Amino acid sequence: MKKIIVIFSVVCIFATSAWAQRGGHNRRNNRQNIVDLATPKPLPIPPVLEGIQNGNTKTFNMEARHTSHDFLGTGQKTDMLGYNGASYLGPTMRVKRGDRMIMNVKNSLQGVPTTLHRHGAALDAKDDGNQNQSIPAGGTWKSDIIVKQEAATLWYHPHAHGQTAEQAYMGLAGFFIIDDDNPLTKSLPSTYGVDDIPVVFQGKDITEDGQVSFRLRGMAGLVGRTLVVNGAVNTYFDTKSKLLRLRLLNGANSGVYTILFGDIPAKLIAGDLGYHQTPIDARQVTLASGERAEVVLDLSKFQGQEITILAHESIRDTTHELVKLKINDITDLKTSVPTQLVEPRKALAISDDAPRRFFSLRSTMHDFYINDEQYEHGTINFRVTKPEEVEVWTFKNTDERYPHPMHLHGTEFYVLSVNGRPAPKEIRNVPKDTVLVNPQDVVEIAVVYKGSGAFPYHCHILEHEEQGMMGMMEVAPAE
Ligand SMILES: [Cu+2]
Repeated sequence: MKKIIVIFSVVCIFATSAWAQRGGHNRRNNRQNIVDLATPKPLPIPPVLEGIQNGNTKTFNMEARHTSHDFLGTGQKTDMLGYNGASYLGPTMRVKRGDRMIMNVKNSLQGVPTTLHRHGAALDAKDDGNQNQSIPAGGTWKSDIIVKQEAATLWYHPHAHGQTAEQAYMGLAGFFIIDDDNPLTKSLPSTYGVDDIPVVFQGKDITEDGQVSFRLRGMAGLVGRTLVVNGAVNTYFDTKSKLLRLRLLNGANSGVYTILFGDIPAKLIAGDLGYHQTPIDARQVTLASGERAEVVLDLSKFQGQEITILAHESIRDTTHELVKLKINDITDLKTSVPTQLVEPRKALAISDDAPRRFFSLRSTMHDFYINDEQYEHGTINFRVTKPEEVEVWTFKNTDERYPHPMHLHGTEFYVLSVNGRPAPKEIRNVPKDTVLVNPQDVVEIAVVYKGSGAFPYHCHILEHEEQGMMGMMEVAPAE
């Protein structure tokens, strides 16, 4: 009986998705047998690290280490990296708006520098964990910030010069969740690991005997043939929740994934850096490398069923299983999705003579460029002298084939338009730090500076970043 339901759900999802009309029937052929080799296992949930609390100060001790990890659940381990003893990834760091957050990051990797960058965090450059805060092997780096931003699902990963792509691919990443006192969101599912689930998905090339190595092939970045979710392949999640909240993170080096909810009623509640003002009905959500979204699934009609959530990756045009939900014994946990999630944000004051910046994105046979320049360590590409002014940035992707998810450090931004039309509602009126710029597209954003110092802006396909698609801006202290 269960088998029939699974197949039925899958068929429904194919039939209702847009890409099904563009060769979606090849789906089964594209499925990788690595998934079939993997032992089904419960979705791993990264443990929460609350930090050592002293009043409003929380101290987090992080350590990057060499590890070995069993992706397939077959007992075959492969050399990887992890934080704080995890064999892959790191714990979920959790703080509240207003907290003072001290972080000590120890580099226990052999012979290579690392950093710890909190992706999406509003802070000064000295605390950014970018390539200018490099931690030598054996060294420790200290950061001390006040958490000033609203509730959001952020993440962390290394950002050391020439090391970012390999270290992230090999396992150095984790969630960084910020909470706040917003009363409007109190009724949302919020029991971590029970009805509020972090889900990081990453494409990986895994051999039949479970081995992973960092090897770049081609210009698309490391998309990977197998989807790893929270560090595992072929996962299921047992749930009794009527409403299930997923904090979705595309933590892949490369790849644009559309998560397909099929016939499950889903509401999109948050983007990269905060809640949408009102929930948005969603059949799917598309996330490029570095992007996050939060959704709440209504499982009330699926009692006793097993439903597979699929993820379609568009660069390689392949479909993967994200996770199987096994829904049993639904108990009403008194959660609900409010009709309003956040007070209307103050309209951005974009003056007619707002500073405007233009960035062309292109590639050649081997390299990637922003405004015909490649990243050079130590170079500042432009200076922001009036950070109190909202700026309008335009990205134009002149590539025919490669998408470029553009990420800005030390800022938040709002997507104004895509190809001259208002931004789609899924990414409109919500603070973001990463935006997908598809081939030939023009994307306009309104940038709000959140810290001072030298910050990178770059493509979050980590191989593109390391092949030159990054620049540096020096932001003056706010007056
Ligand atoms: Cu790119």
